[in-house]
Amino acid sequence: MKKLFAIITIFLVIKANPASAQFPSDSANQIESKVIPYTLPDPLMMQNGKRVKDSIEWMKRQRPYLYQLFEKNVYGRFPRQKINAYYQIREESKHALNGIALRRQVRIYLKQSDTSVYIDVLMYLPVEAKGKVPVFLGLNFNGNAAIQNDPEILINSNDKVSRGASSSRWPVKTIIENGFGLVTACYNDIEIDNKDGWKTGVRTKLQDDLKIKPEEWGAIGAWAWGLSRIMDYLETDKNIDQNKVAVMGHSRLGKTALWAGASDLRFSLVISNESGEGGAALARRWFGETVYLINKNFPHWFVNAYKSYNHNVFGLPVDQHELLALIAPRPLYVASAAGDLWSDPKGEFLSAWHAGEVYSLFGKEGVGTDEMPALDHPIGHRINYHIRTGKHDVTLFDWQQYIRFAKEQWKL
Ligand code: GTR
Repeated sequence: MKKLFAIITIFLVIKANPASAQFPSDSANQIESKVIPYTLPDPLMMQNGKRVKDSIEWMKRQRPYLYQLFEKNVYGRFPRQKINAYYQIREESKHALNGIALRRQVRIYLKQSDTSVYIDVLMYLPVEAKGKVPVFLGLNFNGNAAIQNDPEILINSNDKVSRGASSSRWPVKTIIENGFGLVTACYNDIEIDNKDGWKTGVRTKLQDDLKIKPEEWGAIGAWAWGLSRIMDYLETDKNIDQNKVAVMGHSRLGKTALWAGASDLRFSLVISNESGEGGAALARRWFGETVYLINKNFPHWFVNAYKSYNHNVFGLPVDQHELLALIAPRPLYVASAAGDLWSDPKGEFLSAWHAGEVYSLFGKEGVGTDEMPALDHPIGHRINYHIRTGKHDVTLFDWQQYIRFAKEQWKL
């Protein structure tokens, strides 16, 4: 009986995806002509077989439905339980970066009874600003001290101490000169990025407070949840315009920024820098990293259910254009690099293009065309996209686009 059921199920899956033989998920195809035809799930198709008719129906019915599909199948449950966080200003100076910036360093304690659970936040704000400032918020990989060669940046035990080593990815001066602030913290404070990281990170230490078991979510979920806790702090900071917080991330932290943006509507602009598989890139497009490869190499990033699609990507009830659609109608920037085929630039672009259908429910145009733009030529409306020359990285060019886009969208 069970067997018969399995056979019927397989038959139905194949029937639902007529064009698709599953692709060889253990290899990362990099030849465009080899991409196997695929059919994407329609973000506007509701469970009852009717299509979403307007933005109200989207927000009330379809968006929550798709969101929980991502929770269940990809990132795990996003805990909504309130915690009693408290904040300690550890350092502040109005003379940072040769006098152009106010630097503030805040420790967010996440648990009353355990002072080892915290996120160290570093912020630089334009010192001359009149009133509250818009900010970019992004997690960093190597510790706050790595983002800028500034001897006053405090170091904690999670940091790999190499002052200024990642400064090319964080052009703080340019950000400040354009009237924005930068807020950052190291993702290791939330959970260390390896398969055992959950044992010492928030997924274990806060499991009772958050009422969630460690295996109910993944590291990306935990990092995204951490971004929301930084947002909680920003809402209390008198210098921050809480309606203008752009969440930004690169690569695995780009995936994280997208999930944070989908999970927390307070992020009013979302930026994915080369987020690739499990981020902006379409899973069904066999190009670059695959669901199987990402789960094999990073088993701790996603929820276990995601692994059941390792060799059955066409069976995933969602695809990543629907994650981007969860950001609608907020401004979204998706960026790729030509030298980063592993992230599948075209898959990232097409995903942004398809998300546009949901933006149009709100009367907003997305990227505006289904043709990929030329190198280093940003395009789009409410969704912007570029593919720049160069490798997998964050560059000044990327930041210049994010700054321009935020200014346009926020009318600054
Ligand atoms: C790669 C991984 C990508 C991307 C990248 C990164 O090894 O396969 O999905 O996340 O790491 O975060 O730098």
